[in-house]
Amino acid sequence: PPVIRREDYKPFPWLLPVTRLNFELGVETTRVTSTLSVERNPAGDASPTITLNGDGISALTIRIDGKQTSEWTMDGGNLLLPLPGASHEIEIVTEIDPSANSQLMGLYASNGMLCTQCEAEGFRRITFFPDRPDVLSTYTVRMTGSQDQFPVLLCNGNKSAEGVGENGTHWAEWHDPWPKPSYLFALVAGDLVVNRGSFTTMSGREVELAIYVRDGDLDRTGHAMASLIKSMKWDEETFGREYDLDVFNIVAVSDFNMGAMENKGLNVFNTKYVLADPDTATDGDFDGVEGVIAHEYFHNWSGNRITCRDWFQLSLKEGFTVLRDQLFSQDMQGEAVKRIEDVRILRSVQFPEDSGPLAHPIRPDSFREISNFYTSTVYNKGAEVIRMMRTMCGPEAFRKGTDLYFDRHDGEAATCEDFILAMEEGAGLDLTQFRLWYSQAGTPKVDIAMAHDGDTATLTVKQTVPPTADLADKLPMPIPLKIALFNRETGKHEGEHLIVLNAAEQTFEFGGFAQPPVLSVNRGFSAPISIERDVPDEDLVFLAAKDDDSFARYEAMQDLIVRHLTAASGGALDDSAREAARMAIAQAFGSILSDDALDDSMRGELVMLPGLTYLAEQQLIADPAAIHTEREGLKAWLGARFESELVLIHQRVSKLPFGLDSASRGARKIKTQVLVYLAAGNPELASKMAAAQYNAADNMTDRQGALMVLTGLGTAARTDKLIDFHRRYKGNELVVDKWFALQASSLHPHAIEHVKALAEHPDFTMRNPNRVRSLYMAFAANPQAFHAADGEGYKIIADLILALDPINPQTAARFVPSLGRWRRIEPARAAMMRAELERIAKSDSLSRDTFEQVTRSLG
Ligand code: HT7
Ligand code: ZN
Repeated sequence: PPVIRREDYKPFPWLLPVTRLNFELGVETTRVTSTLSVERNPAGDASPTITLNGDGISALTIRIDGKQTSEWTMDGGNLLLPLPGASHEIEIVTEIDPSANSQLMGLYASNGMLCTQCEAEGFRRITFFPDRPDVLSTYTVRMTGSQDQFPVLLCNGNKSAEGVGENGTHWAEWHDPWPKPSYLFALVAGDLVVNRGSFTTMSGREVELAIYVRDGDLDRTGHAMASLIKSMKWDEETFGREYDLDVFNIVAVSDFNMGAMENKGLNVFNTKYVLADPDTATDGDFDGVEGVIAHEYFHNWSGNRITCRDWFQLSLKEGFTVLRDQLFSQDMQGEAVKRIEDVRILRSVQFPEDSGPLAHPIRPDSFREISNFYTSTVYNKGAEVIRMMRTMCGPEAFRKGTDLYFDRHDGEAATCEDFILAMEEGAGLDLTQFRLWYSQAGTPKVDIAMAHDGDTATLTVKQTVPPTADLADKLPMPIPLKIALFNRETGKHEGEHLIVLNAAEQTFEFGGFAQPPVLSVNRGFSAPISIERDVPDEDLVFLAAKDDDSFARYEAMQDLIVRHLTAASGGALDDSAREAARMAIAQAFGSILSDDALDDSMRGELVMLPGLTYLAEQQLIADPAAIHTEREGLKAWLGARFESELVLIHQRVSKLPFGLDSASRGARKIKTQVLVYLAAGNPELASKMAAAQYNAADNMTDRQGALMVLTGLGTAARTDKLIDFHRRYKGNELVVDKWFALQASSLHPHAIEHVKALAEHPDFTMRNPNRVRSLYMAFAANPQAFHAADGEGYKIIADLILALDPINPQTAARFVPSLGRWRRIEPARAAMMRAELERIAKSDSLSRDTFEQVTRSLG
């Protein structure tokens, strides 16, 4: 497959002001007639042909200006038509089989309904079209189909007409007044029920809201509807963005490659991000629904009204929209915990990506398959980069910058550079050097040393941006660091400072400190970097107990533990050094458990151990087994040492009745954290308490938490409760996904055998991405099972990739990165991981998606 490069961008030589589509719908055969009005683009070259993208389709008939023609050729899947004049009308008829579409791109069938997924390049699987984001067109779509099979017919925009046809058919016509690229096209036809709501916009327009789901799911749509209304209000208040159609429709689909899709006026969602009630969804699931509903809704402006010129600009819409959804969720749920959760995702997914063979800048320079670039780097690091702009200029100036961006580029296909320019002008920032964040991959490392002399504290700060496969030598980047200097006697500081690093090495002086202060740095995680600092454990214990910045407090606790586990798993500690380090951690841990001023949600975050991927990331070459053993050892030691305190907390919070308020949610979070520690320290006691928590549970958070702990233990209650859980939720796909995931991610020593058996379970299917992910993503993220010393875990994932690739290449390719980290793993395991990648590479029928990821991982 060819490499596509950002620098090769050329405007499309034709404009398509109007597109008409006619769908004669059937699950096995759908006939599509497209009528395209085309005009020469003055900004494009004067090519005598038009190239229309196609993928796996063929034209039944083609007419130009009403006359049937056979003067066309194919170039791979693309259709080349000679067009002599300045404007023409092209009519093309194609036929497709949605039931055979297992890739879930284009038009496909899911449980008898028809739906589409067009981003990034799915529209070309429906009809021939310039399937690129910079070709905007106004769509009018007519759908005809069986009234019984497809009572609901939905498309983008507003419904303009409908009627009844012959032989039990009916039809509907939809018109979307907003010009859009083909990736935002959507169509849904099926037998669905609906939850209706409404919203009055800031200028007083009534918008009809509707969430369509399968019969039986309606009573789990209330949270999604409430989240949508909150998102619409918040975007008006925070970014001045008003909705622009008379209807906003959401459809939930159980077969979906990603989380959701922001098609204009017709968002299509994975059921996982729509359906929630306390009996079947955890607090985390509720937050996921709220966040994804907001994300897709916010795309209406950051993505739809202003779209991307080409796919290299993906972060323009995704990074910005992730930041917008993060700020929204911070406002809904509280800033402190949300920030910690977002940073945890960044560090466990994006940091490893940035230091591995698949590292790429947030604005990549080349790709073979764009689906492989819907990455944590483009999304999450992209959001962090824009967040840094906001930190440097402040929220008011940031709003001026975004206002200018929205005003200036409304209706356009824009670039990241357009966004940067609007920020410079609107927010008053000089982003000359900052642009490097868009072109340099790799997580910057910042080294901080503090010296104290007289009454002055001097910080010496050095930064390096590590080499990545695409670029060896990097330039220093602007790094905004929020810091505070604590007086160790009073436990207070005199205010926060924002320093912006912009050179490889700099010093900063702060006066007025008779004693060396305690440094709190990267407060609020003001920059997506990793920090090395040589501070004594006692300073970290101090900050873990006293820092008034919640993130920095969490970070001090994490640092304390990371430092210890990194040293211990690297074999650097004898017994007495291990004991000393554990005692420092215990001091901080104890102060967190007993701090009455802390809410339980924050307490739950502060006591959470860093994950294995993040720990492995701290070492050049990691031994997953050694890290796992040390991590479990520390957990058991803390669990045993604090057993009585933990039991008391569990008893206290168990008295709180169920609610969706933050105290009640915090109670549930700490409750399961307590069980996690006790399971390591006193498994029998934990098993009893977890079984009791499971039995008493009146909500999924408590029930799943208890079952998670039991699944890792070898007690009788494990089997008992797993059987009960499956029986209780039989037929509920999303909860059965949890049942698979819990077993695949469990600490149980026989997790590998369990996964093999689950792959044969009648509920398992390779055709449903949620089910595949629930078994195999959970397994690939289970350090001890995936990294089993005999390489069996690697073989399972390689076998999966080979089996899934012909069915659903996009989902298959997403498993490659787990094997791709071989260079950072100890030699014996690294050789086995590499061998599995080579085995995959030998297949001569790999998809473009998997081929690209495997070759980059081996390269
Ligand atoms: N913009 C959406 C991306 C997406 C997608 C991409 C490739 C293949 C399938 C897909 N489904 C959705 C999701 C979003 O970021 O909002
Ligand atoms: Zn998005």
